Amino acid sequence: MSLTQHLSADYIVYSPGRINLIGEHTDYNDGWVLPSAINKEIKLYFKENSHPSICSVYSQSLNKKFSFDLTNIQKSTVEWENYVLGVIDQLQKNGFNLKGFDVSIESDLPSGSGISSSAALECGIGMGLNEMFQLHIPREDIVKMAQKAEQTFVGTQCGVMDQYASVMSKDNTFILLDCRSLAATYIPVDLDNYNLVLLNTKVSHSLASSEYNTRRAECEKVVTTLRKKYDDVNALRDVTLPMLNEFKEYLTPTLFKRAKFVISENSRVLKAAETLHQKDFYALGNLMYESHNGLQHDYEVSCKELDFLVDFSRYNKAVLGSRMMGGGFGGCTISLVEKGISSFFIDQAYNAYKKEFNLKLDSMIVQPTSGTRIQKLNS
Ligand code: GAF
Repeated sequence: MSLTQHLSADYIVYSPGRINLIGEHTDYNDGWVLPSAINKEIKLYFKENSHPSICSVYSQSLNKKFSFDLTNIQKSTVEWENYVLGVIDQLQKNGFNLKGFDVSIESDLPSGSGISSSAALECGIGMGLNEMFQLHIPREDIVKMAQKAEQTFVGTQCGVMDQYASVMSKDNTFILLDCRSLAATYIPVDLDNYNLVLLNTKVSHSLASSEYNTRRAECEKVVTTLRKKYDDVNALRDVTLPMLNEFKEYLTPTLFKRAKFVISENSRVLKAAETLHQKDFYALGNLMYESHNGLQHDYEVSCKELDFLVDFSRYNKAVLGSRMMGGGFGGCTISLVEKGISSFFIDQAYNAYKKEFNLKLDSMIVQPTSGTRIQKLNS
């Protein structure tokens, strides 16, 4: 779609990225997370075309276009196309009728940076088609179909956090999400004198997807072992540290530390939610640092660039907490930084990172915002 086609679109969908204050790799263990959508998003311009089944997708940032036929949805060899095709596949498999459409996509979410550009794309497609073809699908079902699309078409056995945050967030709140029941508690956020600063390492190690699936399988192995005694354990969410310790000799050291991380991280999320209620930002910051330690040493999903930035933060008293965010192996750190010092901190981090890795750090100060918004045009 060109600019003129943008102007003739029927709908614009604003599909945001997300941050996660704490609770990493807990979602697919039926645990808790504390994310929110942010004020950085993908915009999708939708228009029905008159064809019964031919559709086209144009990505402005990649300057790439592809077309497909709704009667023959196949996986593509091009990764970003699968985020779109997977959602179409899910909608059709769930019995929803689509017709030909064109969509043009603009993004200010850098891909591979841990702020869920992929979930924003999947959910943006699902939400836009839902609106345009009046499918009346509840938002939560779009979330589940988008997650399934990523699992089946992209191959990442992801949890539900990213899609949920992108679609279901509310302004100025964090969501304490129980990933088993999808019960959501919206916690209003007033960060007072603090900013949430994202530092983007600009690295995205190729391990990310395969190691992600390996971690998930490792967690499932621990559950299978514990079920020999505890048959009501269905996920690591049901396991306590004393229960895990009982099984230490039956687990490899690697499996033991993976599970220890997940169990500890789950309890950190619940504590972090309390700190938000109490506005105890020092305690929150400490939990963020503890989370990073676990991700680095026990879950082993960090990398030297992320560790460097978190260590750099530790030397600055105006940074209350910092940790890697998202799946890991690159992407962003999230830090809680005193407002007055944020620009100084960002400049210092930029210089230090440049000196260490000869790479230019990107930074963003982000706000928790509402999930997907849709604007109808030309009515
Ligand atoms: C990725 C996944 F998509 C999420 O489901 C979640 O597991 C996250 O990594 C780690 O917390 O963003």
